[in-house]
Amino acid sequence: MQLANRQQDYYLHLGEHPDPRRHLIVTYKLEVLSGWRRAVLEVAAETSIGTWTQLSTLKAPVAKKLAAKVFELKKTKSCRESQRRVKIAYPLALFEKASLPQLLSGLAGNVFSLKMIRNIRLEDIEFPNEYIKHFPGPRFGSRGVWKILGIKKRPIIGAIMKPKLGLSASENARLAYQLWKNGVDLVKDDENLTNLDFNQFGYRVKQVLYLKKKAEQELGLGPRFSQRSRFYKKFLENPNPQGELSGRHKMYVFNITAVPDIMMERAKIVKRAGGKCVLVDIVSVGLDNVQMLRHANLDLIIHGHRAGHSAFTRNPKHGIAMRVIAKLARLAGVDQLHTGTIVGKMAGNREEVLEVNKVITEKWGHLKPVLPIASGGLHPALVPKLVEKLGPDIIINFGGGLHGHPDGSEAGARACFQAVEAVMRGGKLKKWARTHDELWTALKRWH
Ligand code: CAP
Ligand code: MG
Repeated sequence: MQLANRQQDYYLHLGEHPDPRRHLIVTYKLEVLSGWRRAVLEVAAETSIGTWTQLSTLKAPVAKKLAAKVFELKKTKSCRESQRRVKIAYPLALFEKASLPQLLSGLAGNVFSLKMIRNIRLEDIEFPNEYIKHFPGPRFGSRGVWKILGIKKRPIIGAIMKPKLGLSASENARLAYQLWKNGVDLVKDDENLTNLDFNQFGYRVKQVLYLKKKAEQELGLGPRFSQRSRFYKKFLENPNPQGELSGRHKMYVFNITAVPDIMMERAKIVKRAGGKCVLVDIVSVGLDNVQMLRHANLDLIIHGHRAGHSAFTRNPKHGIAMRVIAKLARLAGVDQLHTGTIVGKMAGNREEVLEVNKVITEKWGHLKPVLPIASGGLHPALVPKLVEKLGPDIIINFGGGLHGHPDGSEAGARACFQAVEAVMRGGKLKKWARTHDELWTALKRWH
């Protein structure tokens, strides 16, 4: 079961410098059961044009043009004892334009099953402009989202519906209304809240958007309302408690995760009802369906939830790095993406989270930057550390750390707002809490 010598010539190019404008440069980390040379040849063959043996159907000119080229095989600082880093250049011609499924079938396909490889991790893909130019990327990107919400110079305060499942559509809408009124900018469905008997999608959309408008009007936000409006008097009696830190709009993120035709139908329901943002579980629905949603040009912000990503990303020796998933999500067109917190309940170390935030926000051809979402086990006491580590240009999502407030969700929302306010005004949380009761209680509960 060996590739013949002649075929090795196609794949092995150690020490060469392939042109990054004409190739995708892929980094894998490998652990093998026997010989490195054979293993990297198998990887290059299996991920590009070949298989385990010499082929009479593979003609030399084609092989020379299309074979993946292994140009580096090294033990680097980041490698464990038994690991090597391999870099392989893939000619552009191997890839269909704007097809993430085809890309994954090649670079993250059979190679994970090869017996001779103990572990293999797809660490990175560097794409030439020639490849990325076929993807529209995010419709709004981070700047678009900030602009729509009208928030300046502070993190966006997000709240997740909790319990994940169990609220009816009208309970859900009422809770969202209370959260908006108490400082939350963006309220979102949880990853498994879709269309359920006790909380039906269409009904939820209607109820939520009705109460969103009401909350905005009562807070004096959104389109200007007439002084004769029944909200005006209420507004004068009780001006927006979020003061100058208030955004201009509130947002609800509807989870449209479903089989593709139903997912698209739900996106259109949101659009027709005047919603602005939809959530998709990008791992569950697949990046191809994110692409489909983006191509439909519905003018909706796409919120990428990554539930399930750890099945690929968590084992540092095997699978696919989150950095790669994040790049692909940006190509597919998400506007905002869950990327980790460092300080919260989910796995993900500092280096990894910062790296992922970098790849989604840095300049990358024509693709707009994606807004990072920090989520998972967050509560007011963690806000200073979180902002120190990730910076203020993020969405901070609070779930349990808001609804678990001893005085309920409204108080929880105020505590989250107060924590962000304290950090943005450069104050110490504990000092701020002396004059902000909800924050005080939250800090007593979680520290
Ligand atoms: C957080 C959350 C989010 C995760 C996603 C949850 O709730 O709603 O889905 O944070 O993780 O269901 O766990 P809590 P990530 O705030 O109550 O923890 O952003 O790492 O993909
Ligand atoms: Mg969740």
